[in-house]
Amino acid sequence: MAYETVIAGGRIVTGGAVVAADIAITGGQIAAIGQGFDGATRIDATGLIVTPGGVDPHCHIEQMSGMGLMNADTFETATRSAAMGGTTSVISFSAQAKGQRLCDAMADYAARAARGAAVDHAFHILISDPDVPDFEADLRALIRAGHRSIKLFTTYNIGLSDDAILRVLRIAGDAGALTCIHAESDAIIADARARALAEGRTRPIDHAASRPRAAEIEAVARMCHLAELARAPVMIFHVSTREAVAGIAAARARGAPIWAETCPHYLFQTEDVLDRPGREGAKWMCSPPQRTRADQAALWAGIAAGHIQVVSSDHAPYRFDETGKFANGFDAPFSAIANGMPGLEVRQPLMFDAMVTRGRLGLARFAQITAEAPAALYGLRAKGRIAPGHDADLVLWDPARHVSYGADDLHDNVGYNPWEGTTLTGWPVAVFVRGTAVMREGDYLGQPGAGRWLDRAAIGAHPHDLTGTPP
Ligand code: DUC
Ligand code: ZN
Ligand code: ZN
Repeated sequence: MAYETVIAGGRIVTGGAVVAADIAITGGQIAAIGQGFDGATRIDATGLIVTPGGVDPHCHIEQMSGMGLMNADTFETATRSAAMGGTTSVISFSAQAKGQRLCDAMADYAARAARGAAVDHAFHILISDPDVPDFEADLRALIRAGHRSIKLFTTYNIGLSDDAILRVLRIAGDAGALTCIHAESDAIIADARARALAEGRTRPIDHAASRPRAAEIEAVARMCHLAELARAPVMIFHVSTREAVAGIAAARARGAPIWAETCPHYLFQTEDVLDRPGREGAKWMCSPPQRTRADQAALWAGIAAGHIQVVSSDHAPYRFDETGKFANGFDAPFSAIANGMPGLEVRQPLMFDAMVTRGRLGLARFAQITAEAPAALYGLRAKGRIAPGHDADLVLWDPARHVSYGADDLHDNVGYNPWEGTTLTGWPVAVFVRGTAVMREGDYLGQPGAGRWLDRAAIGAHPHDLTGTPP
């Protein structure tokens, strides 16, 4: 029997193991894994490593920020950037404006993504206003329609009160959705920010002191208790501190339905990136801020132990000019500078270099935390694994290639690379979405609109329904 495509001769990650095997593809799906297949197209992967396409479950695309600022990336530019870095599925946000019905927000985001996205995609239902008419009916209808995750904040001008969070958790748990939470205490941040500004500490580095680690530690613990009370699964977004990892581990040990992610900027950067001369530090401003080397060690230990299951990008693109970071003026205080940095394209190469090339936890765990676990946790049934019946979303890596990031070499619309000067070993040389090449040897081959919306499976409320561990 001849398959449409055979990727032959590579070392592949499958079933939690690394094996030498060929991959046969037909109809955009993996048909078989083994040896001796015939294919109409044969791709030689000798000397290469083949991993599942990256699943990035936390990226802000064509979205209005809490400050009322539009992201620099459209679905077209963000998914181009994702594909170039080996990410083949993204989950971004359907962001409800205050007063807007959830279903209207979703219709708007879905239409824009359908036109622009070159990789497969889904949305978190971002709730900023739970008091709109028909809120509960709309939320349940969206979840039933396959939008199986929700995003809430405990801070920013769209933060919800604890009683509103509890109300949403009860609906989500009952309806089969995972609730993702940006957990930082609004009160602690407001106090620290006011002190910094009153003392004239307004530079990007002062952003760090304005988001004390206590803000995360307190809110993460509180959200763990609410999840436990509601018996509703919760994903704690972008964990940055040692104490929050410990809080999550303790909650999981109690049986609380808690999962957690961190991001490359917390694993590889420390607070000092914010202290560059002039306003330069604004490039790295994000919330929570980068922390310390001790926190990095705790995050890695948390990943190793399974307390943190996912590494996402938190791609939040703003240009380093008056359309983005400096929309409120070049001399604006840190509190008026947009938070976030581009990450969609760099997440996979940074993690490959750390985990595979440098050997931190190894290739199988790399595939697990960047693809398999996010696919499993977010209900992306056909994604995240190299296995028959799964979509042929694949990345071919040259493990020996060295690349140094330049000042503006990403394929998003941001105009700077926060990883400029970082040298990596191991590089994606070909990327496939459902069997179709979207990148080869640095050439982008994707098509706006070719990405599909992903209908997702119900998310169970019991921890064992969401393993996030290898089979
Ligand atoms: N923090 C967020 O919470 N969202 C987007 C970017 C950021 O830094
Ligand atoms: Zn956040
Ligand atoms: Zn975010």
